Amino acid sequence: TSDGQALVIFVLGGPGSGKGTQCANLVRDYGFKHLSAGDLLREEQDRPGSEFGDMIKTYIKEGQIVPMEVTIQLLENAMNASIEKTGNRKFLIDGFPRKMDQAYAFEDKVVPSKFTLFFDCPEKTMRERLLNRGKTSGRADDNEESIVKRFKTFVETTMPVVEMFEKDGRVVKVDATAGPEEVYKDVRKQFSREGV
Ligand code: UP5
Ligand code: MG
Repeated sequence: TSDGQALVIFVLGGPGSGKGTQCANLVRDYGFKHLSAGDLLREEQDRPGSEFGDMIKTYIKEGQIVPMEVTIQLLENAMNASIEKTGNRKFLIDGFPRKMDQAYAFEDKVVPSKFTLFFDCPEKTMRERLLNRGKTSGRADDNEESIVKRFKTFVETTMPVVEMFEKDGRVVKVDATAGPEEVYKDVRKQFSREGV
């Protein structure tokens, strides 16, 4: 595929750890194209005529991981569109891979990641942020019931992916407990250490 020479950085962390917030900073300062797997799934869910709409809706509300074929296809389409339109091949892939099979399939069939930026944050902090955002976000999963399910999936299904990448020394960990500016300072420091 045309995305063979792309630079990909995965961005992982629990629900509400600040992935989207920090990606916006990195887009501004480093010229990355930001692709949030969750945003792409929500767009696909709302696309008239999508055959996956109802399925995606159920998975997101239940905090479950949508079958990887759907998500990987959406990501590949978005990567190719970006490359064709702007020539930009630097990608932050946010909220993905969150299951082992996705990690293997993407790195095998699309492109291996340079590293994973991992936001480490206590559940209590993430819960407060999500409930607060839920007052205005309109997101179907920003409620107590869905949040509990999202945390469970994160611990059981996504942390093993982070641990696997950690074993081959490809995780850059940032403490995401402090305010957004302080977290971003640490992100910048780590990026320069990685030579990005
Ligand atoms: N905020 C951010 N940083 C802050 C800070 N440092 N201090 C104080 N407040 C901070 O931030 C969340 C909220 O916290 C915001 O109000 C922000 O202002 C504030 P945000 O940057 O949005 O955090 P983020 O980590 O992006 O949280 P998000 O809710 O997007 O994380 P999720 O991982 O839960 O959501 P995502 O969209 O990635 O996935 C949703 C669902 O899609 C999944 O549960 C799953 O069902 C499905 N999905 C798949 O099936 N497959 C995939 O590959 C990906 C997703
Ligand atoms: Mg997000």
